[in-house]
Amino acid sequence: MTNNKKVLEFIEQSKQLCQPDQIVWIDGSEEQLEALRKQAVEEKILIKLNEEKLPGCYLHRTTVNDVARVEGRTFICSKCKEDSAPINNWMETTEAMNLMNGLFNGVMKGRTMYVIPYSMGAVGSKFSKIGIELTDSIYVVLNMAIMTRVGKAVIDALGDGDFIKGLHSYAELSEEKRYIMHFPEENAIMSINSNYGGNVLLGKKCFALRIASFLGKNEGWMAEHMLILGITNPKGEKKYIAAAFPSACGKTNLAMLIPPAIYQEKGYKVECVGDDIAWIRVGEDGRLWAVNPENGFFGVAPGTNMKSNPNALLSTQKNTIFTNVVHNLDDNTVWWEGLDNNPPANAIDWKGNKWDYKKFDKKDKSTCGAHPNSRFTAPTVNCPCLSDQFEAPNGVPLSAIVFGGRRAKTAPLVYQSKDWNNGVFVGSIMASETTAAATGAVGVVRRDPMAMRPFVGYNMGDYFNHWIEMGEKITNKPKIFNVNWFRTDDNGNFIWPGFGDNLRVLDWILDRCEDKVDARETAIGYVPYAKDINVEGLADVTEATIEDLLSIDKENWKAEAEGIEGFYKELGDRVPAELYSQLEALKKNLNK
Ligand code: TSX
Ligand code: MN
Repeated sequence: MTNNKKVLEFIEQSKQLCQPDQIVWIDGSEEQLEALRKQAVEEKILIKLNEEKLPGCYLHRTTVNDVARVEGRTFICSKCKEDSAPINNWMETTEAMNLMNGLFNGVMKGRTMYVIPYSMGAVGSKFSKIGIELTDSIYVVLNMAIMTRVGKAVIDALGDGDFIKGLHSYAELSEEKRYIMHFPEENAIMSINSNYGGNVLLGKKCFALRIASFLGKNEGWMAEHMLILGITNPKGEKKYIAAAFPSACGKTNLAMLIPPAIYQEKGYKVECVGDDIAWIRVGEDGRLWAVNPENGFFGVAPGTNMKSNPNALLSTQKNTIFTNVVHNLDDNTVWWEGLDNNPPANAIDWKGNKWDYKKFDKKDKSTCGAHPNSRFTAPTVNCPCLSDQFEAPNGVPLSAIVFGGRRAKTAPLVYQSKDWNNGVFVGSIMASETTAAATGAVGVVRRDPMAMRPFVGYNMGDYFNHWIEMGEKITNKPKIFNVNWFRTDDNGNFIWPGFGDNLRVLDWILDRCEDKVDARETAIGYVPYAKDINVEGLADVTEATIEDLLSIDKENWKAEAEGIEGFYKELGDRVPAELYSQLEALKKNLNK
């Protein structure tokens, strides 16, 4: 396949360490992938679904102890502790290497080691980066073949260049010996004892966020946990927005938004460039340009339906791998909570047991048929609203960066930061209140700066500093905003309709970017005048409702400022002085 000495050496060393029976190169051909699918079905790794209803689709069930990313067992290893800690788990590089070499020793005996050359970003684009993942999991191979570009074309594009090393084995799937280890200083990732997507599809969170964020800091670009969408207005002008949200805020739904009827009638169009990761660079024109380095969607299944996100659901109707959803035995299809109101009567749950939907109790997650973190792995090409700029080698130019979170009271529906550094502050104070769906406690604030808390491959203070330094290089800066779709009234009901109607907020954001609309300056930033949020066609939303959604409770925000200060202190002494100045300015504004 290649004469690249570094590649051959990596494979040889890993072969000595893991001792697989054989080594198979993934060439990316449909014939090879089809043969692997057949083998996976024979080995009961995959179940082939109804070829008429879901052509090319498969179902996989993970082990019950292996259903999500494991932040407690995910490490950023470096020589110096402060280069990773305190938000990340840290282990010294040599110690971690020794630990992992011990765990990988002989682990692939009796198994095949697959060599997956993959490209994050379109093959051959100067902004793309290449990785090689060695794995003993066919499930990983088939998922990587959807989520990234794999095979011979990638090896050819690599030539004798450098790549990110990735070594994975599902080993014994032991929870106690599960480790997801990142070595940003060595361009390497090692993952063992898991076979769950986020831990093992090494191109995604491990490379495209954790390792790439470190590369970006050193090379002057950014790897961010952001969706990218394009909005075309009735004049045919296209603008792009990148947006970061913590989990459970509906990021994939926003990325594939369907405009409300009145916007469609006017000629608005929304297109998806990406739903999870953005690699962002300063272009020759001084603007920020973003690419989605992925080639698929690894989306949460529960809650995805023809109302919440038709484009995502339609993306899963062919060539998709479903993980941990319900198997409908009557027609050999899949189901999950929140797909429709017709749970299958003759079904198997995500654990592989007979499932009785009549015993389903909303409050008891153990009665769910699909795991709450069950997933679909679907090719981006399936997406009906995929942007024609998806593969553009230079990406798309950003007009706005949007941060968001799930807040019942503090954050208004939308506000604009005063300038770039204030925008960095707004990103750094991002937070979400937990829902029942999360770990148990409801309404607990979790700080999640730029939605990158689990994904920054280095020190969080240094990461903030990188954002500030990037601002100095961007001569034509995007404007930075914060949104909150989740304000509730005194009865705990959501006030804003959300979903497609969020376009009304994005519309204001783009108008701000072009100085087409005025705004009210407040203690936290620029807030819309209620009349400027278009509520045409919304039955239950009046200008008074918008006033309410845009109100800022100073006492609430004073408490928020205390929380932010506490969080900054936790991050250690590398938090930029500029952000402390921003915090002081906020406090002063709140006391005016
Ligand atoms: O994804 C969501 N978005 C973004 C959509 C583009 N969700 C789902 C969150 C869980 C992943 C939302 N939920 C959004 C939202 O904007 N807003 C809400 C809250 C909400 C829920 C239901 C209704 C209104 C708001 N209305 C009815 O059920 C009729
Ligand atoms: Mn994500």
